[in-house]
Amino acid sequence: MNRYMQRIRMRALGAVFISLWLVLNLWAEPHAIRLNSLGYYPSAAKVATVAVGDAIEYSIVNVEDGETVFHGNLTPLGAEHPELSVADFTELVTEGNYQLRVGDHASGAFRIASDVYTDAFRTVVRAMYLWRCGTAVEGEHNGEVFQHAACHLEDGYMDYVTGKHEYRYSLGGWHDAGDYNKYVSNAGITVFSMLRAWEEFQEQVETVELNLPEKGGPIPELLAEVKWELDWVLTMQEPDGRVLHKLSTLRFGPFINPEDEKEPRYFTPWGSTSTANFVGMMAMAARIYEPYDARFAERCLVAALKSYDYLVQHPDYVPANMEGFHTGPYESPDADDRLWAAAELWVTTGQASILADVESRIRADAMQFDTDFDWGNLRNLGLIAYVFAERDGRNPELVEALQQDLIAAADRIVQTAQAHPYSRPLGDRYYWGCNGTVARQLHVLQSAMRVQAKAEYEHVSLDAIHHLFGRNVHGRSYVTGLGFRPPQHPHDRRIAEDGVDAPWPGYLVGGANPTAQDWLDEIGSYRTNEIAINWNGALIYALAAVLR
Ligand code: 9MR
Ligand code: 9MR
Ligand code: ZN
Repeated sequence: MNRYMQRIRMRALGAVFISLWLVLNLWAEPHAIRLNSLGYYPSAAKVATVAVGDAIEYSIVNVEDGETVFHGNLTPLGAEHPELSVADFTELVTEGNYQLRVGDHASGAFRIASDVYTDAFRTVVRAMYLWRCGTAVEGEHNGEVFQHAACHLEDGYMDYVTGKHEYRYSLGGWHDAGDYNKYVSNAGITVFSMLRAWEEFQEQVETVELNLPEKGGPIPELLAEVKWELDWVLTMQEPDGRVLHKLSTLRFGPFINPEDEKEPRYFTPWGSTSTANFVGMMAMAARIYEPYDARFAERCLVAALKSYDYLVQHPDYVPANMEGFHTGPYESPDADDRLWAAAELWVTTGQASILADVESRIRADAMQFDTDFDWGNLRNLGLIAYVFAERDGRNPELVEALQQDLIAAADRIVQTAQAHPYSRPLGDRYYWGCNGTVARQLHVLQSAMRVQAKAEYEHVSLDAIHHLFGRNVHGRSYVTGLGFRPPQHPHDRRIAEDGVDAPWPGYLVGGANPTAQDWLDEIGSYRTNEIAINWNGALIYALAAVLR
């Protein structure tokens, strides 16, 4: 083809793209009535953000019989947000299925009921099950079946660790995200959230049947799901206690089903951050699984102590050598990870020398709680473990100071949410995975609740949930398969078989980035529309926290 022809072709292609872009934009017109499309508890606050220019009133209609059950005036949000107002219908407490109307605009249907988040909790935990690697999985959602055959049965090869093409057993675990690789340091924060959900909210969590393959067995279902990951994490430990950082293809693979990905997967060498994450996970597991599977718990404890000893003997930060790999790095300095590791191990063992390690680390660089955090900063994990330990021996002033700081951090979150037009507890900060962070902020709010039971902490916890399920700029749910106009095209390599168009259900997408508007519900948008275990783990904790 000559250059002239090429130019013509580029122009034609350009025109096609521009029209496509226009059509997509029209379709993507944000929905004007923005509320939690799952619904609200009867006794909870109920607030929608409305983007209908000069409207002054709204009504709420029961969708079963078309009856109008509530009228109210919209409250403008003021000069900063001239296009927005809020509808506060907290007073409506009657259970039912409703729609909020403003002029010609109507919201999607939402419920007021005492079990509005139960189904979401189940679906979001089952999404972890659907991420299982090394096995076939199958699940049904809204009448559609999602399934794949056993995958990655050759995990994995040691070339980059030993220099030899040797196989080492490492089946199982969860796929990390839209990619199928497995990373120890992202497992850490995910496992923390899920195991904290159990430790803090066991009573509510136990009432929800998850229908996992382990149902009816000796281990509660949520713990069985986490064990699937822990069994894999255990395979990443070297005999001397170091922990290999990841197991992955050399490059991100194509969009094919997991069982069709036959590229060899390799371990990278160890790293001190992953090793510390390993200790944190295994130390938690050692105490939490003890009542259900004492042998497994013992194995976790031995593994945790071995890796902890290695870290104590080798205090320097050693990033994993990932030369040759082009997949997710998940690498960050290890001070926070080492704090978390020591704190969990002390909670589990009560050993005085480990407590001394924890307290000196807290004094060195961790006196403060963060209002938001993700896989790269585990300081809050360590502080939460330390502050809420049911053990003697801590320095009382340090505990007191941290409790006060925790309250201060939670209060900052509350202020941020209250000042935001969508009550978003992260304010106007948008970055890769920020939806996960919004959910994860419940760790701070709920921890603060345990120090001082302020109503605002519970209130803003629900605000975070409301935001993720539709009270946001897009007026849409950010979780596949749940709520109003959920993501249809997440960055997820699984292509459903049997002509299922719907995306795999129960996944929180990463979220708008770098501004509130910048969420693209497109398969190629891995910066805003990917899914990942750490974000789902945070949402599991958040939903567990608000289960009634
Ligand atoms: O698909 C990959 C996704 O899972 C990762 O989160 C993301 C960032 O590390 O990278 C994606 O892969 C892209 C690669 O980085 C660049 N070429 C296009 C790939 C998308 O298919
Ligand atoms: O969540 C990760 C985000 O914080 C990083 O900025 C980004 C780039 O390194 O990677 C994200 O994690 C991706 C990982 O690297 C590969 N699997 C998919 C993860 C979610 O996009
Ligand atoms: Zn797999």
